[in-house]
Amino acid sequence: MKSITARAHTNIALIKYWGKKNQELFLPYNNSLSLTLNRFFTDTTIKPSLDKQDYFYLNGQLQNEKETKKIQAFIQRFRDEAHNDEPLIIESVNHVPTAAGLASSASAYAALSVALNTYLGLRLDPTTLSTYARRGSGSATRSLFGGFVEWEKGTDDTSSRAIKLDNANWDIGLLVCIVNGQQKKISSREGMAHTVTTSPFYDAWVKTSATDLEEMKEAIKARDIDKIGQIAEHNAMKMHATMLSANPPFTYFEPQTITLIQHIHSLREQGYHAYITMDAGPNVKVIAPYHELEGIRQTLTYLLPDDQLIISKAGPDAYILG
Ligand code: 2P0
Repeated sequence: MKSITARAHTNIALIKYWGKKNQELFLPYNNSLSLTLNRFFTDTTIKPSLDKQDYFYLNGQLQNEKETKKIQAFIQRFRDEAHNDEPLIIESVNHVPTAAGLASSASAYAALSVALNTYLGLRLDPTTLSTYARRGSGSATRSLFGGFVEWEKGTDDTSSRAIKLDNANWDIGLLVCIVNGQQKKISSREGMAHTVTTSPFYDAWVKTSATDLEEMKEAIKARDIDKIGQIAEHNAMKMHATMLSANPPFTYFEPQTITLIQHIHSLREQGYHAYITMDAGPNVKVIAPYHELEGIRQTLTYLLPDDQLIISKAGPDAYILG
C-alpha cells in the first residue's frame, strides 16, 4: 500500500508576523524572518483510505468532524491541482518535547504540504509549496525551509512566499524556556486581528518592522550575533507592545516571563551574548551563540525543570522521510 511520510521543522520568528492584510489569503502586513529549529518537528503520513472517507489522526488520536473538515478544506487545493479526490488517511505526529506546548501549526501545515505534493505527484517546488502551506497557517510558510527564512508578504496568493536566506550552519542557537505549556486563551489568529483593528501603535509596528528586516538581513550576512539579538529582541517587544496598546488590552506575559527577561538581561551584563524573543505565549526564547547556550541553560535550572529548558540549533528544509 502506497504511503508517504514528510517531516517539517518548526520555526521561531526573529522578525515577527503579526497581522493579516487579507484574512482569506493569509497575506501579512509585513515580511517576517525566522530560524527553523532542529529540535521540534512534525511527521505527517498520507495513505489511501479504503472506505471512501478521509480520516485525520493527530498524535495517534482520531480527530473530530470539525478538525477533519478544516484539514479537508486545506487539502482540497492539492486535490484540485492533481485531479485526484481519492479518500485519504492523514496521520500527523508532533515531535515536541513533553510539556513544551509550543505552537505546531507551522511544522504541521508544512509537513502536510510536502507529503501531499509527493503523494499526489504534483512536483511543486518548495517556494510554491510555501504559498500552499500559508493558507493553513501563516507561519507554516516559513517551515518549508531550514535555516534563516524570509516570508515575503507579497501582494497576492503566489507572491506571498518563503525564501531561504542562509542555512544558519554556524555558531547560533536558541534556548526555549517553557514557562507554561498550556494552550493559550487568546489564539494568535484572534490576537493579531484584534491588534490590527484597535492598537494605535499598529502602523508604527508595520513601518519599523520593515527597517528591522533590512537590518536583520545585513546582520545575518555578517554573522553578527549581537546585532541579530538586539534587532530580534526589540522587534519582539514592539510586537508585544501592540497587544498592550490594543483595546481592550491583552498580554501573553506571565510573572515568570518577566523574571526570565530580567535574568537574561543580567546575563548580558556578565558578558553573555544572550537576547530574547517571544511569541503568542508566555515562553521565552533566548538567542545566543550555540556554544554559550549550555552555560545559559545551567543558570536557569533554579527557575525551571530540565524538560522546560530546551536547546536547539538550526533545522533543515522540510523533506520526505520515505
Ligand atoms: C510569528 N506568530 O511570526 C508570529 C509571532 C506568533 C507571534 O506566526 O492565523 O499560528 O494561522 O496565520 O501562523 C503565529 O501565528 O497564525 C505566528 P495564522 P499563526 O511566528
